[in-house]
Amino acid sequence: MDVKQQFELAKKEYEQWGIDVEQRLELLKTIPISIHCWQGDDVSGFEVAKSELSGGIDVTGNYPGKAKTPEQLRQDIDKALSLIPGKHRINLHAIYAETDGEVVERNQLEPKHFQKWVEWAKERGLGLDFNPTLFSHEKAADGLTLSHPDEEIRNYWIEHCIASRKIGEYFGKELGTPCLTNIWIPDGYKDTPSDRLTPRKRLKDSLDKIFAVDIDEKCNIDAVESKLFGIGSESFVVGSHEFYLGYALKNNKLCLLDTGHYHPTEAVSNKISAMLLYSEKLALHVSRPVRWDSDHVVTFDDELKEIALEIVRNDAIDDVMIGLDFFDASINRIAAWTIGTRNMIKALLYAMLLPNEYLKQLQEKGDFTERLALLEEFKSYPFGAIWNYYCEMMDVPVKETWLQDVKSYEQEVLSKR
Ligand code: RNT
Ligand code: ZN
Repeated sequence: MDVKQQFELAKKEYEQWGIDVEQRLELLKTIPISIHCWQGDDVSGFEVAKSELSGGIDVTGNYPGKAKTPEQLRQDIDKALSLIPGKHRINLHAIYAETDGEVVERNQLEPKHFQKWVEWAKERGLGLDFNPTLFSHEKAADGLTLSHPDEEIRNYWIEHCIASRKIGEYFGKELGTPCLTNIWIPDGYKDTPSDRLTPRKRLKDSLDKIFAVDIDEKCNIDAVESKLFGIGSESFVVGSHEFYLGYALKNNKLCLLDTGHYHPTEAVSNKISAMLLYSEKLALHVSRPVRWDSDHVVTFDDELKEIALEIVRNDAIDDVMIGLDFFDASINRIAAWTIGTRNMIKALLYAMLLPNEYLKQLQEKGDFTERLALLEEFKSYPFGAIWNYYCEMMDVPVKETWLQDVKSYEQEVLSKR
């Protein structure tokens, strides 16, 4: 039986539950995933005066073939995109600027330093998202940036964030789709602080200054990303969840929830419905924390499905901006992108193929037996046949055949770097 025939059979099973499979596939096509460029080069970037990765995040592994130039990185992203169904977005960091060999301070970055990325995105009909880079820099060496006690250092980073918002605005204007510009800072302390309030007051003040600059909201959307701890900020992080939740609600900014930035038993899936009652939109960095915020490649696990379910069954597809954030240098980096992104899309499809309205009614009626029974039985419904058909229909490799493409690319391109 070919992919189409298997699909037809599977479709019938879902149709018995009133699930319009074709319509769900059409909907799936419209959901963009913001794919992070930094999986391709281990968060190195292309600055002329390059600094070691810092900020309490770490990439482990030394798999050969990492992208060393913007051209190589774009070529690798193109390869990954050819294996991922749908139209997506690419998420850049300020360290991916192209400055023609000239040292440009981060607070001096301009839209022109991203022109090549914009041209590339335009040709492919991709949206771009952006992040100021407040790590891997001598002015972030002591682990403090926007909350730094030294005003000069704070100002440098404030200027960098303003410059970044302008770059985001440029992306949005050029590409006709708003850019999400997300601020994440590493600020915190290794050991128990004697004052939590003063650094937080300074961060609040810095953010106020950054957002005081008028930027066209149709082109750029601001987000802030919280964190629980990092390497070197184990005891205290200035920009905690409550800090940014309060800031975002009060100042009409988006909260960005990274799935690795909470306590191990705390789930982002559980936060979505709560936050969307008070905020029109929110953003995600879908990652996989293995024991800590390790940024492993996203797998098709229970929490990923639960996140997708919360987005789909609450009609929040337009309100949750889905981005990815993982970096694994121990495996082929294009495979990492492909696996993680395909899984995110797969999870959305999985969520769309559940009788969500009926399951809600069961809960309202208090029929928890049928609720559990159905949620479990649907796990072995012929979901794979629908997914395979979606890949075929979107003209990307079906099942594991994409791996062959990655292997040839590794031989022909990556191994020669
Ligand atoms: C760090 C944050 C942040 C970074 C990227 C590179 O813990 O998750 O989003 O991973 O900006
Ligand atoms: Zn993140």
